Order: sequence, then structure tokens, then C-alpha cells
Amino acid sequence: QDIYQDIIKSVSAKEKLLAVLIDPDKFLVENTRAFIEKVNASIATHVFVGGSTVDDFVTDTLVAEIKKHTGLPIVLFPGDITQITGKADAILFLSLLSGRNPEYLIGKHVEAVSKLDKTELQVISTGYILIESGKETAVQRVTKTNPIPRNEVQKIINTAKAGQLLGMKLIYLEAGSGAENALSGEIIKSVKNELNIPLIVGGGIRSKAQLEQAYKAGADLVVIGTAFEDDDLFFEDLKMIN
Ligand code: 1GP
Repeated sequence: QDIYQDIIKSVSAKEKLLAVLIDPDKFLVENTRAFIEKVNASIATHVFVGGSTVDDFVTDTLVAEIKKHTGLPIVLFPGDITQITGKADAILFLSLLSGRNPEYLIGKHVEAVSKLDKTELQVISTGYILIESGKETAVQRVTKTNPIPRNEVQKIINTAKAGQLLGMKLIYLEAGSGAENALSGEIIKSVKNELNIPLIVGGGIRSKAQLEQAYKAGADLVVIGTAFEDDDLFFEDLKMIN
């Protein structure tokens, strides 16, 4: 299964994708089955696993458990190299393009190689761009970087385009997990118009209306985490229409 090519195919067919993000730090492994059954019954197309601060080995156990209950692709969205596990299908190899901390631009990547070499994970180079969303986010705190102010739209566009020119396969626009304000349609649209690689959008999306707004503005894949953690009923809104 080529997860990246499948994303490309969906984008060409104008099909929208939804990833449910599971943060191993906030999730009890014993709840996996019940949670994943809801994911399977929803319009979700991917399961992302990752977080800013996760204890060693937790991700490995959790991914193995998720895999038992779903056929959806499991993609690592790691905050650190300790979250790399060969039990997932793919990994977003994230470079934090909004920041100027070399560790998150290339340092961790060099450290990751010997781990990745021991796995068959599909490695998907991803330009990760944190946009200011109100209050400080975990990404900011952990990486000691500043997000791009949301009114600096040209800088956001140029950052995304620089990622594409560097050969990255995806751009991920991030407002931060649990962000007060999700990204505006205007920012999403401005970036999407200038890119020819798929665009991921996440952070602070809590309703079906916001999800649809992000798709309408041009997001190809939307990531939602907190809304599922906080509100089980949110899955009801996103049931598959048979
Ligand atoms: C975080 O973009 C993801 O990295 C999802 O954010 O938890 O706010 O849905 P939420």
C-alpha cells in the first residue's frame, strides 16, 4: 500500500481526507477498541498517531493495538524520534519550517535515520508550518520556536512554497493541538492556490461546519484530535452516509 500515492489519487479525484489524531500521551490503550470502532464507522480515512510529549515505547504498544482493530492506514505524526515504530504504515517526516531551531529542521532527522532503516515505514517528507492561533501551543513550547503570525499571509505562502521547492511531498498547516482558533479559510485558500502538493490542515477544528469550511478553502486532508478526545458524540456527526 502506497499511502502517499493514495493521497495524491484522492486529491486528483477531489476526494477529501480526514485523519483522526491519537495522542499516546492522552489516550488509554485499553480504550483503543471502542474508540477505533467509532473511527471505522466515521468518514475518517487515516489514523495519525503522535504528540509533543510522549513516554518511550508507549507509541509502539498503542500502534500495535490500533492495527488489530482497523484497516485504515496508520501514519506516525511524531513529536520526537522516540515515537518511531515500524508497526505503523507511514511516517510524516516533519521539518518545522515556521521555526528556526536547527534540531527540528534537520537535527532530529539525522538521528532518526538509523531507526527508520530498521523499519519498512513509508517516509513522507512534510513541511510543517505552525501559525499563531492565540495562546502558546505545545509545539511552540517543546521546539522553542515562534509560529508565523496569522496576518503575515505572504510569509506563510512563501514558507509553504519553499518547502515544496525543497522537494517536500506534503505541507501541513498547523494552528496547534487544541488551538482556540482554527486556521482561517483565507490562509488555507491562499496557501493552497500556490501549491501543487497536497495540503494538510489541523488544529482547533471542533465541528463539522469547521471541517467543511477547511475543505472548501482547499484543505486536502484535515487532522482532528482534541474534538474526538473531548466529545465522543462528535463521531456521530461524522458517521458515514451509506
Ligand atoms: C494537532 O493538528 C492537530 O497537531 C490536531 O489538532 O487536537 O486541535 O484537533 P486538534
